[in-house]
Amino acid sequence: MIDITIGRLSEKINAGGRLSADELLYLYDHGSLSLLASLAHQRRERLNGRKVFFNRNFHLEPTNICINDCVFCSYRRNEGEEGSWDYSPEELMEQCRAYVGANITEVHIVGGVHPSRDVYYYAALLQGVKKILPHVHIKAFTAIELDYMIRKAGLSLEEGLALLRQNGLDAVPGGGAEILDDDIRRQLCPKKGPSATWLKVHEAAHRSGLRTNATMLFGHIETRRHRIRHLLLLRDLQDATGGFDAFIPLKYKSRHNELGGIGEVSGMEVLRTMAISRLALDNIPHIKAYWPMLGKGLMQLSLLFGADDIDGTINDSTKIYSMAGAEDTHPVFTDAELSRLVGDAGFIPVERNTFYEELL
Ligand code: V47
Repeated sequence: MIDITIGRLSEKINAGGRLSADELLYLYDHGSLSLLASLAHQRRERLNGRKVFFNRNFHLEPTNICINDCVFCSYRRNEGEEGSWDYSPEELMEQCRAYVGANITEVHIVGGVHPSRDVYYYAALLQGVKKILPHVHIKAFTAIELDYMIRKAGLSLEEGLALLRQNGLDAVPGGGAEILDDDIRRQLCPKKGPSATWLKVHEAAHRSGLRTNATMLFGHIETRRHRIRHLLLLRDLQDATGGFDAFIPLKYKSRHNELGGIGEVSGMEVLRTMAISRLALDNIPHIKAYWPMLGKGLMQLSLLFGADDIDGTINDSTKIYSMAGAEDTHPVFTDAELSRLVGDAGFIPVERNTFYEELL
């Protein structure tokens, strides 16, 4: 029998206390939306004031050919299948050249796990990107891509990460985490490997000096308890290494994928999850409301539920969410729109670089 009340939890949070799994679940299930907003907002104000961080970025998605076969994915294709793409290094360099002089500070590179590409191939790609855009930070490759490309070359994780760093890798994005529970992973993404693989890659990245992000794909077959366990695994790793900059809760989008029949969770569940994430992850500085997935309206509301980062200007360069049914089929943020949406929600937009250094 656990002795938890909303009043006691609120006091604990106000005093800066850390919540247990049972306390977080109780708040998730029984806290009103307005209480969650208020508690998460207090935490975010303590950490980030009224700032909302964004960056000027674009995505490079080399291929959607992927050895994994995740039931939630609308993006992956087999080699030669209709709708597949596989850009040559020269085509990717051409895409980078379009951003020379465009004031971009970050390129986010992710794609499918291509069966025949190893870490040497991607190291050469990073080198090419840095030659064209020397001042741009490269945030690249999910833990799942890294694990495969490094093993394919017969290197240890440490050797592979060091090679990528030497060739221009600056940070690692948070994708591929899905839900860190092996039973759920077996049903959702059976070929992606256990939770331990994702955690091991991020731990090695942190120990090698790379900053990383973490995601959680929620709103499919998992329960709220699974989400809490996922958050606490991240909190534990962050206690050990301090290497995570941001956490990104990704709402499952149901169009054009095998899992689609189950539909999607409501905007209210997204906001509740945003707030619980802010409260659970007391040691991760930023919670990102990723607008290409949420849509701009729900992104704005998320700012009232603990989120302090909205990712970037994107410039219509990512397809993962539009292929899964996101409302912005050509995601772009102009300066004026960004300032208006953040300002209307009562916050101050602050341009940052990949490492959350503020740019004037
Ligand atoms: O790992 C795939 C998710 C992730 C669907 O680190 C889906 O700054 C919802 O990780 N519905 C890749 N989600 C994207 C990602 C990311 C995005 C933005 C910023 C950062 C960062 C990282 O997208 C995958 C998977 O969890 N995803 N399909 C879908 N149908």
